[in-house]
Amino acid sequence: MILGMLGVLLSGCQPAPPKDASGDTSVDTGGDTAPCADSGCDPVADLPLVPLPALVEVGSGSFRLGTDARFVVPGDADTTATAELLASRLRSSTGYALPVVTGAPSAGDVTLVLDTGAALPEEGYTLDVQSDGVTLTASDEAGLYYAGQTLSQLLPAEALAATVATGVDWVAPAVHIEDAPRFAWRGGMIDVARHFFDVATVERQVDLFALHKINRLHLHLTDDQGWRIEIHAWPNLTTIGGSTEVGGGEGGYYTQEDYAAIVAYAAERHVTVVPEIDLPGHANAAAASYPELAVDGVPIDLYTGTSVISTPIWVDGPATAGFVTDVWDEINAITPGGYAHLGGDEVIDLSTDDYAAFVQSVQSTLSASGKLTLGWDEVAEADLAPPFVAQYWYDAQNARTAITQGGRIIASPAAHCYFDMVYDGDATFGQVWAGPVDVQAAYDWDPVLSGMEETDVLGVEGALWTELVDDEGKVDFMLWPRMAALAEVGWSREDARTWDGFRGRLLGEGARLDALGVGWYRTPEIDWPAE
Ligand code: TNX
Repeated sequence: MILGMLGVLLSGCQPAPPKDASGDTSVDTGGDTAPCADSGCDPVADLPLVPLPALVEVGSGSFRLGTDARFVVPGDADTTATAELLASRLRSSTGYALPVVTGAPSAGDVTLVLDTGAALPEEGYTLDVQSDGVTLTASDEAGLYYAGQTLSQLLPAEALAATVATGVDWVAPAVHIEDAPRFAWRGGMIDVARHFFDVATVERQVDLFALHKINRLHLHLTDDQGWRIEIHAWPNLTTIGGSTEVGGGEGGYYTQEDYAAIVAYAAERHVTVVPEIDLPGHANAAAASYPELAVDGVPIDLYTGTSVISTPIWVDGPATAGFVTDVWDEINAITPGGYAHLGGDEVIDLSTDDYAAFVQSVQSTLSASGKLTLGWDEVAEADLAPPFVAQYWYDAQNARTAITQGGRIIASPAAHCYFDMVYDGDATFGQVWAGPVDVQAAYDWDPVLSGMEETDVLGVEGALWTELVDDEGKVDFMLWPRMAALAEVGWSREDARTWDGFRGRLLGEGARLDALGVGWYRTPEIDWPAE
């Protein structure tokens, strides 16, 4: 039923309902709402939802979260953990008790219905906000969780604050929402190799990802300037390779327990961690840790510069195959998600044949471990066995070749998705080679390139490379609000979203980011209210 309704287009612009209007105002967001965007006549545009849901019907009246509201989990489905996560955030901001209970709901409650028989798409949900209560319905836990994220965006922005906000009327407008993602893969990559970021910093971004229905955290764990994941069989990787970073700082690494903690934290929030071990290039830290991994066994030094040097590993050295197997065996053992990213980008000083042979051999190791292999778009130069995924960042021809080979792509074109690039306007911090990438550039593009089918594209991913990004404040600044734009590209229907509509909703997004304490960039592309 949900998707059936998606086909209904609004024929024209509906007037905004007066505050006490009776009767529903229904907007399938697939309609062209642009004429309303600046005139205040589009009721959906007034809802600060990011990403934009597939269908929104604005009802009459509103729901007020009261001091005695409860989060109710009826029946035998155990959605208590999801209810607890959603309730606990609102406890912090409202100061209300908001207990999670089983049984029948009463007026004023928030009810979570997990209906595995419901004909709802994966991660999809319906959300009904009425004056006498709120009902979230989904056929999987992720959908319920996302319904909760949408609910939190309908409440005042202060609902996301970590401490009690006083004097706030906790009201959400009455709506009926039916929603499901466009793409299965909505990712964010953080390069923890050029500069190391600790567990808490990464988990804080996971919370922000989840709020925007981003469901993959790609960790770029190794590069020339650092190796950041403990491998018991090869301890020098972290004691030597993890001992520094760009600029010569102290670097750092995740113990396997640290990594497992990130994986578990992310999984609770329906974010799957995707580990990347970047080989055969970008391997200076590994080669500096073990001379037997350096080309011809000749020892090399650690590297702490900003430029991409992409030192290759000794692809046919006697220790290398065992090294690759050990590394992935240990990582796979602590990675419940079904993905492994082998890197494969920017390889220099290696013949095409040697490159292809190496990538093919790593892929077959990973496939044998039951993992779906990902690689940067250059992997299309090798002869890979489907299924595999090429991450398109640079060369669209590589992306097309990957599809011809039976693979799929994740779209991360640098001109739209590289959030290490400078924004524009008065922001001068960042890389420039593919930029500037302002918020409109992050928003205004379609991941399905000409000649591709929708099904060729698994999804989208924003990438934060960190040669220049050396603290959490810069992580916030570079990711937000560009990551919110990317989230909508990945989740919302292409025919539904418009830059003008998004610009309007970004006002609410900015208020939320403030409430969350995020040091985001107030891009001049939006007329923000005075601070
Ligand atoms: C290209 S994208 C790289 C990274 C750099 C980035 C800087 C890719 C697969 N390789 O090694 O950090 O540019 O913008």
